[in-house]
Amino acid sequence: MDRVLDTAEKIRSMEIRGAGRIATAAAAALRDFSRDLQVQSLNEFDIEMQRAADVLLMTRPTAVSLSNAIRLVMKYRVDDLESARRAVIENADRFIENSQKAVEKIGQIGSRRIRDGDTVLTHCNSLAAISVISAAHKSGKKIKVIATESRPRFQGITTIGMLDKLGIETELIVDSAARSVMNEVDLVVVGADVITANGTLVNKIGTAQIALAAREARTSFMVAAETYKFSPKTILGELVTIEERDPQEVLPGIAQYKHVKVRNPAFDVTPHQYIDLICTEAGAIPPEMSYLIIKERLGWEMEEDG
Ligand code: RI2
Repeated sequence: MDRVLDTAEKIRSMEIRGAGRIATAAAAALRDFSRDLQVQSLNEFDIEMQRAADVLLMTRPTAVSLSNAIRLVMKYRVDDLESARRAVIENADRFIENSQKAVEKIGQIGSRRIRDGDTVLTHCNSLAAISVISAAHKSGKKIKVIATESRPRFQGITTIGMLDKLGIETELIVDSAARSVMNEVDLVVVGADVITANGTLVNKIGTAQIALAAREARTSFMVAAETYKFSPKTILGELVTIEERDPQEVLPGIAQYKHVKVRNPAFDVTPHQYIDLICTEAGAIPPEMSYLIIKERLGWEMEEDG
């Protein structure tokens, strides 16, 4: 269990972060846990695996990639212990491999929307969004990126580091400068933590303001998201929980103010009307088609509710 607890702590503290990365880290932790699990019966295996899955599930409440990954890894319907172990290992390896392929494919598809000479704005640090930008750059298009800082955790600094390594011309702005630069931007590309059945996007705090600014400036707004970022339970009307993190992340000295409370929601909600396109490994779709992704790609059945 140590490895599972260690991964869970790294996800909680955001040492491992990004919706895709936490999903693959959880899959790998379950795989390794199942491999080393010393039990005598399938029943004991089921109980221990579920315990580990629950520990991982509780780490970050918003990103549906985590629960989708865990659900896929835990899908083993077999009659004996060793087959169960094998199935978990295969499921996890398949999920991790598919996740990497999906990010690449999203890059190929999404980069077609970027033209030579375009300026692209991105927010936070999304591997899927960076895959789109990097594929456009690698195909020879001359592009410029504007990256937001993404307070309070400054994931934008990770983004500019990655873009710099790729040799892409990049400008860093404070989050509140998004509207000021929007008239220079041809396309906004962001990642996703959750996409609901009606195409609503839940992503890093600040995304909704950027989408609003993009709409007002008539700038295209694209979401880059693997299909496991879509939330099956939203078909049943379930609302997405928005994670509120420690106020210390925003203002370490908050304790000195007696009447002030710092709010630190990690994500916000962008309505589907503000989104031009969601680029997935299954193709670039309008947000209104999200329901079909859930039904056809995630293979999620109503009876799995619970
Ligand atoms: P990829 C991140 O969440 C950001 O909100 C980002 O847009 C999203 O995950 C998707 O990232 P956080 O973990 O999966 O920084 O595309 O809170 O890498």
